[in-house]
Amino acid sequence: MTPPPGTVLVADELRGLPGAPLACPAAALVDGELRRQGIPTARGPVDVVLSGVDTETTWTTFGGVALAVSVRVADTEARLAAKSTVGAWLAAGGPRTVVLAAPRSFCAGVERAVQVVERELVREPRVYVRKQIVHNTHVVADLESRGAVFVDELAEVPPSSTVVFSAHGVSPAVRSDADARSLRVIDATCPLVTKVHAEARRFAARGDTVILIGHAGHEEVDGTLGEVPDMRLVQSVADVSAVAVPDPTRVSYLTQTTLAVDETVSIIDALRARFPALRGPGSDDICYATTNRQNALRGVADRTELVLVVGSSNSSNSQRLVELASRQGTPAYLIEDVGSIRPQWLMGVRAVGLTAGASAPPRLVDEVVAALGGLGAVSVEEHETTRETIEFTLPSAVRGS
Ligand code: 0CN
Ligand code: SF4
Repeated sequence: MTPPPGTVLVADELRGLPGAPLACPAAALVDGELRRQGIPTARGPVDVVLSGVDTETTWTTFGGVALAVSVRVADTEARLAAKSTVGAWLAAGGPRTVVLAAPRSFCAGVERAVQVVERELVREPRVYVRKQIVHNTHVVADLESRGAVFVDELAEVPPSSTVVFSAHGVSPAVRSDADARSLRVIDATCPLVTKVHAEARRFAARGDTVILIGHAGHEEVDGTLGEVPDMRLVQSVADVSAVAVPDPTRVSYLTQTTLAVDETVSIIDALRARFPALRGPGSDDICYATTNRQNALRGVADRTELVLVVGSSNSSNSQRLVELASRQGTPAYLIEDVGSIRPQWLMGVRAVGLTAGASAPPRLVDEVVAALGGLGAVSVEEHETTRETIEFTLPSAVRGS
């Protein structure tokens, strides 16, 4: 394939050498780095034989794989970027170990929410979803390509249509609004979020002031806050001293499901120090999936020099994983996908920890492992702290389909 003008052709296969064509597993890494520099890229086979006066091909092979780019000689900017990018990835090359945290990636609540939309798409060509079904751009883009329409407000949903509520839950006001608009609702709220809403109502009904530990502006927090008038929000230990309650002997707390376990313990301790009669939901409301992913990553961060967390930037549980590894002293980055990885992160790094937030599809993790294998031999190990078997039943509206 000839590189299109002004574009770097990133090889996904290198041809023209003796023997069979060589795969280029690191193509996504090279592609991502070039795009970040604003250089247009195309992907396709590169043939070293075609390299000539018009076209410059930079390629290298190691361990049965290759790294190659091709660019028109006249395209000076693209040529320079191509050369420096290939150089940067070569410098980051070498054999390494990838330690996978287990559990990682999709949880039962995300599986269920995604299935709700998928099943409804079998019945209807267009399915409205209020907010992102889960906080992952790949999940959202995939469902969008199959007919899902994501809206921020119910006002954007045509009257009498069906709307799916996201895994993060909604406040009672949103439910009333849907009723007022005669919308058919399919509720994909995770049952573990629904449980927190029920606790909020129960704690308020016994006359307690309810304190929610969580992050302001997060959709789950907005939904839970809407259950009880005057629920207080506490985001940190520092917030605790400022909480005003009418009766310090009647205080209950709840938590967002996707918080950092250790930070939350500190906040609950601070609340209990201020309100000794504090009551709560047992230990906290942090869900099993959030807890398990954090526990698994703790051991991975201990034995690796770099941690990559696959997840989107608005995903609370994914962000908490990055913070956990960083707090343990291991440099950690949140990556949307393989294309987000930077060569300088990997320079001299022989042990990489890899995990994914509860909303990140498992295939994105596989793609990272495959791409790292394009930079040198990779041995993959798994650090498993528990095995998840939990499944949630689907809402009755989609169960039969
Ligand atoms: O990333 P998510 O969609 O949500 P947060 O971590 O931002 O809460 O993961 C699924 C969790 C839920 C509810
Ligand atoms: Fe449910 Fe936890 Fe998954 Fe959120 S992260 S959807 S609360 S299981």
